Amino acid sequence: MTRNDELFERAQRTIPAGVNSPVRAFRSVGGTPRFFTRGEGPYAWDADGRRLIDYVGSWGPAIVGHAHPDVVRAVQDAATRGLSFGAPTEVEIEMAETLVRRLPSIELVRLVSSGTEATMSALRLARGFTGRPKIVKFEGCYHGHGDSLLVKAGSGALTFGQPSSAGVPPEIANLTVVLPYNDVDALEAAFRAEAHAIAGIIVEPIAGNMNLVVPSREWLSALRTTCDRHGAVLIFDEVMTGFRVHPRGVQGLYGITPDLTTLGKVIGGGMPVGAFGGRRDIMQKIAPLGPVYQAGTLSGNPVAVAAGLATLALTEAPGFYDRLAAKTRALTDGLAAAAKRAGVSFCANAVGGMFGLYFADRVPASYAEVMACDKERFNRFFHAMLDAGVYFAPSAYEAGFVSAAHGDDDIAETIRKAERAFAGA
Ligand code: KE4
Repeated sequence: MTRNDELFERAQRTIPAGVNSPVRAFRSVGGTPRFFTRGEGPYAWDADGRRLIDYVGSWGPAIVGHAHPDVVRAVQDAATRGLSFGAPTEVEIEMAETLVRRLPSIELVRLVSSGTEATMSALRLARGFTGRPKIVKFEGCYHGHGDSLLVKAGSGALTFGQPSSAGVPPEIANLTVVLPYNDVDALEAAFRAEAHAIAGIIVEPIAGNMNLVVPSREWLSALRTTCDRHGAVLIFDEVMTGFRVHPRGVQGLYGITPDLTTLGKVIGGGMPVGAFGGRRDIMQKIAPLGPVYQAGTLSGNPVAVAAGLATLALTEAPGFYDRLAAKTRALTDGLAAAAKRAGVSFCANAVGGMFGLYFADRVPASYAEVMACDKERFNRFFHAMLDAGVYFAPSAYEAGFVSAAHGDDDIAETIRKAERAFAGA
């Protein structure tokens, strides 16, 4: 039994399935999850000392690579002045000003400690602002584990075939209208039926929790015009895509302005930071300005915010996103070419620093098309690559992430190893 095996066995005695978040448990791909001991740049080392090229990067936050010296120094400096006060600090203003500057749709923003808190708060705010009870979400999208959102959700819920969680009372689930992604007719039919009851739409404007699925411009625009027509709130959940696919997120990439945006991951740089913000008239409904309550002991935590600010500063380097997108595209093009040489039905897609791998003949544009991909071949490929020292997301229903620290040699090594893995897939 290796040390990694021992840790997994020990962890299961006191932690459900040995993990603090389900997707880490390898239940979908099988085998034993790797316990990481340290990360540096594009690499992570497991408990058996094996170096892995890491394309999960903590599910998006590690956009500048693990343990970047600027980020570590910012955390160390902040920590020496105390970890948390439960009182406002200047660094929170700096974060809010940065988010407002980089995402023009945000006029007021509140910091929280996770993406789930951000989306839960945004939903409550949409309902409080409109006085309406229902929310529209899309099949395969994951917005954290808030009750209203665990209805036909993606990510770990989809991975384990439980897109709608136990423990969510029907009275709550019935207030969530679930529609197919990228389907304008279904959207228009839903609003024809009950626009008067719909507080808002929450959407992953580029989906990353049913693997990577890119919206049609027509459909994303229809979300905006439909909300305008019916006075519903349009929430872009950019927890994953914010500062990942473009300097100004999907809203910058497509030029479509949401009423509210939720953020997480990159804005914490690996530390617990989330945020929700947007139109001033909506955000002014949040306590203590307005009647919609929302709070958090560690919201805006100065040490976590310091990590996020240092990370965001690094993403403002000239050409940062062009280089990141080029590297990511080189990876996906290289993998697709290797699969073609091996005669394997495989394709890949990339947007900015985010990518999707699909064992299918064409890139999926909907939840149904993702579900038709060959999951078993993905699982075999996943393990062949893991054994070769390359760590992709342990699920066929997750997107992957490249960091600024991944070098051309890391991409080339990954493609070389994939050539062999495809041969055996
Ligand atoms: P957290 O509460 O996990 O910080 O954020 C929830 C969330 C909200 N919105 C989007 C678009 C998200 O992708 C997420 C979290 N993403 C998953 C990865 N697919 C987190 C990984 C996990 O659950 O362990």
